[in-house]
Amino acid sequence: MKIDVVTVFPEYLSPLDLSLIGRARQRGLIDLDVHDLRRWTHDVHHSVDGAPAGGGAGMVMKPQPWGECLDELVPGEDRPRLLVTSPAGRPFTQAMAHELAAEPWLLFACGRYEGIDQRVVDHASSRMEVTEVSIGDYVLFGGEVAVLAIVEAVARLVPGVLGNAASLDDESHNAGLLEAPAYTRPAEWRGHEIPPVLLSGDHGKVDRWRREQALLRTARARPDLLERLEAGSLDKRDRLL
Ligand code: 6GU
Repeated sequence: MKIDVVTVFPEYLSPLDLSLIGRARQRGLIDLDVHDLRRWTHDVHHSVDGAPAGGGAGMVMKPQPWGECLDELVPGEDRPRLLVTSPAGRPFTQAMAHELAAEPWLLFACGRYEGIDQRVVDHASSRMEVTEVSIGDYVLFGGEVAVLAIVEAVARLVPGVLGNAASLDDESHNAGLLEAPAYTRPAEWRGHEIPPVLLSGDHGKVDRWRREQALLRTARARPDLLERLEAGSLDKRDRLL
């Protein structure tokens, strides 16, 4: 998978050199390039922003550097999926992570200030699939941290990136429920015990317990997820709750 990230703060993306993402890049599974938007400015101050049309606070990113950047990074027939970060975007979810993991090429445009001139998105939409994306209902200074989160969520779904593909199976959000709590030895620590069922060796009982814990946790922390579960995904023993 090819990933390009365009930002005015390339150093902000340096964590992508580390850990599992860094290893996936070294192994050639992910070909990631970070570009400085200021490369496509022509004035001495390398300015990328201007006052908002219509007035108001903050600054808006100018269309010109973005336009020339996209022209240069997308010169031919091959088109990336363009992801424009914005608190006004579509909410990023595990389902979208799966969708993006199936794309051959992702291009992230990091919005800063009060966002990017909307004509950049409107123009790019005639040449490629564009998605404005948000990572949650709060406001960040810019999209760089959002891109770190999205790239990490997507990269671990790319075949070969994760050592143990089984851990992708029953993790949080896959079945629409949060994961059950996890424990490791010692069996007792500071007066707290590992729930005995987990040490019983009875895999049926362990699965049942995990299912109940997942339902309880979801009911407490994310009741909105329980409401969205399809009727068929609760079995009759789940009604105990
Ligand atoms: Cl993608 N960008 C900004 N600036 N703030 C956000 C966000 C993105 N997602 C949540 N808050």
